[in-house]
Amino acid sequence: MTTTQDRPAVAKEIGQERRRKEDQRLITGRTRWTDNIVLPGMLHMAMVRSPFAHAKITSIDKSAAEASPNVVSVLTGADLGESQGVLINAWAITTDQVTPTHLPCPIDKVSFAGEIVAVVVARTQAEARDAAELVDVEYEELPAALDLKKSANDEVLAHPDLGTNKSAFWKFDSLEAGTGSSIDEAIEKARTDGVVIEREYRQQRLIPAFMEPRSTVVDPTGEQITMWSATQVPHILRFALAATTGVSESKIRVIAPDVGGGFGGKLQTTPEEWLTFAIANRLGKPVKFTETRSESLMVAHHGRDQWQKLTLAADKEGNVLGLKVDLLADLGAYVSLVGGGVPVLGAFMFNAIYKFPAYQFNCQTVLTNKTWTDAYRGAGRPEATFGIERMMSELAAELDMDPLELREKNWIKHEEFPFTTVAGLEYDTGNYEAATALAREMFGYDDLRAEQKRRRDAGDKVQLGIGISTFTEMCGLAPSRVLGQLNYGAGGWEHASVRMLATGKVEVVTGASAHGQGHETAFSQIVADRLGVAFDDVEVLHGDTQIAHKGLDTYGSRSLVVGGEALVKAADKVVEKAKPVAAHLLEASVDDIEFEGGRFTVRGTDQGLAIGEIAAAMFSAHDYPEGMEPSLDSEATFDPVNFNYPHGTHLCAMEVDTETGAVKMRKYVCVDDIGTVINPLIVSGQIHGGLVQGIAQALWEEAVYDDAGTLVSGSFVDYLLPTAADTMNYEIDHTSTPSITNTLGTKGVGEAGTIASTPAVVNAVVDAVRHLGVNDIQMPCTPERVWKAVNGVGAGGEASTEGAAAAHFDPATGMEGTTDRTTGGTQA
Ligand code: MCN
Repeated sequence: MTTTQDRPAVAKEIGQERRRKEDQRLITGRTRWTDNIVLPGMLHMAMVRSPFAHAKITSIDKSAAEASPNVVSVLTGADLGESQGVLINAWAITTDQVTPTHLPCPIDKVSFAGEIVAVVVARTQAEARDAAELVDVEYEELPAALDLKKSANDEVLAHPDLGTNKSAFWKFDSLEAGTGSSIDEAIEKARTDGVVIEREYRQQRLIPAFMEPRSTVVDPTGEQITMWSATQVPHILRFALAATTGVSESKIRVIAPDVGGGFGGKLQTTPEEWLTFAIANRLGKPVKFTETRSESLMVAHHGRDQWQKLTLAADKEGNVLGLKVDLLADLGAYVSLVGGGVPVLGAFMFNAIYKFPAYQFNCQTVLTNKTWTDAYRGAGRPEATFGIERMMSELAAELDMDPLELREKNWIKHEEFPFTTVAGLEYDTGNYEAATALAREMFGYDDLRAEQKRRRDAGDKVQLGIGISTFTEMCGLAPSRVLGQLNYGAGGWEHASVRMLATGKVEVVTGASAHGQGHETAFSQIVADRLGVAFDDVEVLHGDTQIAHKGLDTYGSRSLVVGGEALVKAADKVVEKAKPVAAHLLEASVDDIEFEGGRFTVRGTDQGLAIGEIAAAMFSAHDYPEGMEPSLDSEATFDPVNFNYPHGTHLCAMEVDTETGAVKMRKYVCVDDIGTVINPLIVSGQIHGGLVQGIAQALWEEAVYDDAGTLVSGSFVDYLLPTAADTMNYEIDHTSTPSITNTLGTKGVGEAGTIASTPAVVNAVVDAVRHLGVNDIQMPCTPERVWKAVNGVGAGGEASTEGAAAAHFDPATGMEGTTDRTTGGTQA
């Protein structure tokens, strides 16, 4: 794997399989998680939560709880009043978005099961939790909006005062945007002389299920108010606290200590954080809140939860003419921090790696009486990738073409980059041919197809299916200018500083906030190469707004491509500052100074000084060029000009028992192109972890509510998070077309595995039983659903019970209608 990007002449660290610096302390427990923090006089909070999805609070009797041992205070929404602040939505996707007011602790009405109705503060956590049981709340139950399609239809209102559940309608049309032609004409043309495939897919609700439950400590006793929180976004959290409580940002310090995973689930500003902040300030004492695992599953935001109606038009040769996407997205009870924007991120990805001419995306976001939804690994892009990759396989089946060949016919060829897509993005680099060729070879594609045929011909009980996903994604979540055009509330830049210490060691500060991604290691490798210092001499600091003053945190696979590049720029400034000092000390002209491998030398001589020696000289400041300040320290803020576009080819072989519906993964191969790889070990970990999460959506995980709006998959007994025993050794490799949006040539990897794998697995399961008349199985593909599909009971999911996916919706009106199936497409 080679790259052609601007790299330091001696790249010793980039590309090395360095073990992660942070692992020793993480895996031995010698670290500080938020819940380990103990402060003198600290009090503990427990939440009283609504058992009802939608109800009026008619009375709250706090007396028994207040009389309970060591209880300091019991507070309701009415007691807290305005002091509790309000939670913000940072991404109103339309100017007329309907956004319910979100109080951390509502006063007279609850809008989802698990919503906080009172807070108990006691001297210990156990006493707070015991007393919370004694708070007597009377409710008057209201009808709850639970079903997404019915809620889109306003059958039951989640917030009756708003008069509608429809939050925002967001549309993209290639004809109107000037990026392509008319979707209606494309569909019309295909109806008369081609094929039109129509499908409805359910993106089930998922729970991020990070390892460390959320926890917050607030200490209001110092000069500043300090909040420790298990969050992905300390900077955004500080800004939102300041903006909604009126306390100046400079008076608030937010620290994200080591954080045990987030997967998007900690990209949130939460009622629990707001209440800890308000109550600590009210009582003038440090206060801690740590959620239980059950609370975490029930109320930490959920992900996905969409209905997709897709219409794909193609000619008879398999050239795709256009795609129409009608989407309903369940927001839950409130519009969360960026939840409304999650489906909008998908809007740019439904066209994936293909170059069809017409595209339309219609999305209705809908309020319901369920836990709010927001980013979950991939956020909008897995949903889109699932939709298009399932449709491409359906089209191949309809035309009796090999699904890889069909994809190749439609994808952007490597010589066509940079390529402006029908969704208006400019893909900078990529080579789908190379990734696919390698994956195909590693997978043994032809042999597995031959085996599949043998099994089909023999009518084997266990059939073999091959699933494909040739995905791309936009990651980095910048440029700021584009985010502004999408009405996103913040920018997308990242900040870094590089400080040369007097001893020659290097202190690096990044605005990214790792919570499992290994930034301390990878960023040390980048800086070590850039400055020519030892890997162990670089220390990376992050996750504390007092240390990293500026930053936009970690999500959207942005930390390396945006934050890493900010580091490169700051490190390069250090070198530029050190050059005249070296010239001065070596009594040479600046023009004659060369820098390589950490040494400044006078061209053509062996005279030189190490960068550490120059740092020491600048620390003593006895002798340095006139007019300069005695410091090499530098900082940089980087705002890229484009997103970056990792891609890959994922191939999956699944065995399906046609008698029991049981599925078993036989082989999984993926070849990802993420440009320059900084640390292959970290990247493997990211891809393996990402794959498991995507495969889990395909096969196991689903947040299920009962008819009353209670989460019934509220523990790991019911929410089937895979364990190591459920996984296998995925075979991974890389090709590399370096990105040209950053000097290192990197593309993000944190979400790639999750985005790519779900459709690869479902395509494989469907492919195994397609000859039995199956063209869809709703996720997760449980044995029951597979069995039902094989036995002709539809897709085995919700749609089938409503009439084999025939009922559909029009996001523009939220009305259900009847699918026009007068096309060449296969029937559900
Ligand atoms: N990397 C690399 N070479 C590349 C790309 C990345 O060496 N070409 C390294 C990076 O230096 C970094 C890691 O891989 O150490 C991930 O980088 P990146 O793709 O920039 O993603 P972020 O660091 O921004 O992390 C966010 C991403 C997201 S959006 C989710 S969700 C997710 C994920 O990372 N959540 C995670 N990975 C996770 N991993 C863990 N352990 N826990 C989570 O909660």
